[in-house]
Amino acid sequence: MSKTEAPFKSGYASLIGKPNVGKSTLLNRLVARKIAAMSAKPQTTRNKITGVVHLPGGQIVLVDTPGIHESSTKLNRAMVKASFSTYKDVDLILFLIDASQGFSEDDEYVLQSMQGVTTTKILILNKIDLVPKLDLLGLIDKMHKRALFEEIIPISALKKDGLDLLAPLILKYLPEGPQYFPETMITDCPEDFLIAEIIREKIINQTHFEVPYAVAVVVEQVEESKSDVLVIDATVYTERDSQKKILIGEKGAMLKKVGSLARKEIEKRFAIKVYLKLFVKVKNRWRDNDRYIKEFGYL
Ligand SMILES: Nc1nc2c(ncn2[C@@H]2O[C@H](COP(=O)(O)OP(=O)(O)OP(=O)(O)O)[C@@H](O)[C@H]2O)c(=O)[nH]1
Ligand SMILES: [Mg+2]
Repeated sequence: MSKTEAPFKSGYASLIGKPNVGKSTLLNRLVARKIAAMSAKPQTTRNKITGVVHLPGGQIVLVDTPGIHESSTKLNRAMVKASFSTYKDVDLILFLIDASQGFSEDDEYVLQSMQGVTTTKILILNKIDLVPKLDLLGLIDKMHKRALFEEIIPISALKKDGLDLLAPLILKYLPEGPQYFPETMITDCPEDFLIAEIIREKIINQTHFEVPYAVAVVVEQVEESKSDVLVIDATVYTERDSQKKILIGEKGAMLKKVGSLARKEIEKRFAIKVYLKLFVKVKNRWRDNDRYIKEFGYL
């Protein structure tokens, strides 16, 4: 008698949560490649970002989303809208919280936004490396009582704790389906976008106060030269002249540092030598201007 093979499973799972809970870190960990920008500052992710996890019996298409928060600028509203837009399009919602903060008011706000959404939900308690065991058990118990989630999974994305169990568990909740992406493909984000995000991540991590939030990066041109060097022109937009000065730094030191960090990562990501040219421009209050929000790729 021939053994029947288990059917191939595949589907979309979105990473949802308030800002800074580790959604992008988890995406990068599960895909085992760096795709999404990560930082210790909230509101890092601004777009939906796809990451494909290839498993022996199936394929998980993860969708990283911007952290959901009560939004102030038009940009923030567009970001949150992008997260909401996944609710009904995906097969599974992975609801992330920062276990070291318990289930906070901001998490409740995210949960409220899902009212009436019948998509299956799994609760992921991230950052358990920061939580004493007893507190964690208490949190799991409290969340079980809410009876809103199909599963509750404690992990540490940063320390890669619990991830071996998480991937097959996600697959369990996905339907039978086709291989959406070839095995060589880990994202469908365009190259320009990935490059812009690497540059923006370096800026977020090197600057402070309002600067990380006021920055947008647009890759203007990517060209491979005859000598196998990728020549990249990118513009960094800020909202004010004072922010532009900070970004350029004393004798150009900040721009040089950001450029050098970004160049090294782009070289690693695309396995090619890179010549990166950064320009800084000011677009007054672009975060409240529909035209610029669209132009910079957030609408
Ligand atoms: N200690 C600890 N830190 C973590 C863990 N996972 C993520 N972090 C940190 O949490 C911070 C936020 O991580 P991100 O992955 O950027 O969070 P995010 O949810 O994508 O944030 P937004 O894009 O702003 O919504 C970073 O400093 C990460 O290193 C974890 O398991 N343990
Ligand atoms: Mg993120």
